[in-house]
Amino acid sequence: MALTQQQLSHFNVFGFLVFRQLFSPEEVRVISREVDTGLDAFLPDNTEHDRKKRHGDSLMDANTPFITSLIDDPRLADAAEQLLDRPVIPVATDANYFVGDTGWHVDNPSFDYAGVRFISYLEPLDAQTGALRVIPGSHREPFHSQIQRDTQSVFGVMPDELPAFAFSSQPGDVLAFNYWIWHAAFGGSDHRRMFGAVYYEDPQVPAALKGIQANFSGIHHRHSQRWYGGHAVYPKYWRSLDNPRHQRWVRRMDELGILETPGFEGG
Ligand SMILES: O=C(O)CCC(=O)C(=O)O
Repeated sequence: MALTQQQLSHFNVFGFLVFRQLFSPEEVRVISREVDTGLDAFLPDNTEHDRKKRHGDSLMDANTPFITSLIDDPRLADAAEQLLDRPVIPVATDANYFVGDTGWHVDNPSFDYAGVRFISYLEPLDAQTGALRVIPGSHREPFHSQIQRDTQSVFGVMPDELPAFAFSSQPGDVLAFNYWIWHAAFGGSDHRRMFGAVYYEDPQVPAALKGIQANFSGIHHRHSQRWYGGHAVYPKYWRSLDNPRHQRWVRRMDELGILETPGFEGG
């Protein structure tokens, strides 16, 4: 899938790009089903999401085959390479049940390496009901560092009054955003479901490698202890997906030392 020059310019200048109806209604049905199956499997036996706190995890095993396959889908993987304008490595396909508001934050505050995240909500949302808001252009310095979480004391406005683009969406719509952009969500329900996919640049310089290794070390540590019992971030099923690019990625991640979860070596 070749992105247009206008799409690339939009992403470069504003730090995000909207893809309307990237997923078909049938794909949305499958994603929706797998998000529930996948996330509920990480809850204690026979319990439901408590709707009090966020519940999320990576979904990359046989339990969620379609979601797992999306990391290799050219609609995301090719787009990631074009948006970052360099080779990428996969980080995760994941899902979340969000609860209420999510304050302003950045997913990766390190400027040592670039990343792009694709998200898609499974229910229709608008600015008042939990749509993701991004601050256009806040992926770049000096603007990036001028944004502050404490919007009231710094800018004299409530968090939900900060100037932003709200990703009003229908199921099937996808937002791609630069990993350095400031984002938040307000007014959402206590069970907002989101699918996501993340890619980082394939590190070519020592600072990027160091930053990515540190980040992955955190990811592996969290998953090894996560929720109830822990699990490998990249299970055997994920490692064996029959796709040439995927297999190149597995070898590359092993070479970079970011494939194995301590305690769950081999997946
Ligand atoms: O939907 C939300 O509440 C926020 C999502 C978000 O900020 C994130 O996943 O980083």
